[in-house]
Amino acid sequence: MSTGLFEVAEEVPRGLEPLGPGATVLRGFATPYEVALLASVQDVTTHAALRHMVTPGGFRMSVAMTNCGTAGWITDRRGYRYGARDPESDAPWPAMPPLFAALAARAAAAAAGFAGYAPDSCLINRYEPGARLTLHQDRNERDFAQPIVSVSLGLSATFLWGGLKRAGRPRRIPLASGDVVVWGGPARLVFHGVDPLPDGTDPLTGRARLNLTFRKAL
Ligand code: MD3
Ligand code: FE
Repeated sequence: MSTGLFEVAEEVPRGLEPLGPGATVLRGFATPYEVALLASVQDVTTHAALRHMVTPGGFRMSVAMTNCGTAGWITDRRGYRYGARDPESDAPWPAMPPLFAALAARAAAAAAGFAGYAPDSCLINRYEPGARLTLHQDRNERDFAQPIVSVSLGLSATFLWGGLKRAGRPRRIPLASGDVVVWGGPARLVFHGVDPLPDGTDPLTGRARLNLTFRKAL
């Protein structure tokens, strides 16, 4: 059945792009759901506000963050960790919207090898122009056999993909709104980051980029 010109099911994702062992970009995989995803992000941030967390070294992160799901990633002077509650409100993190979990599971399955992916955590990152993530590994999760799925919305960013050691020049990969990346297996512990966000305006998000990062943390 067609509902007209803007039928979402008629939008065609642009396919799988292997980046290297364990890493796959699904260009435009989330494009049909962008508006619904943004509405869910806004709902989550009403209950758990975006905030600039502080690293154990005392630096304020330029990226604003919040979480949904049964576990949320946090950093403060005491360290990096997952917790069941928002330290700002002491309330449990908002539940993961069903669309989030379904999209992450479909992406993990489409990238091959990760059927049955059931993330318990979604970190929401909000970048304004100039915000960046320096090279790091994600190693606060319990089981590195579980992949990480990321969904980009809004302004495009340059993703930095390094190796298993911090040294060396990272590859630079543009990530646009609707792009989804699945990182598993040998790619799970690579150093990665995001270049400072260039200025711009996106019709969906305004002067910002949002990234949803799904993890099986516990
Ligand atoms: C590769 N976020 O939240 S998403 C992070 O665009 C993070 O906001 C970036 O790095 C962002 O920790 C990158 C892509 C990503 C996420 C986790 C990974 C790539 C990864 C973990 C291992 C390897
Ligand atoms: Fe990361």
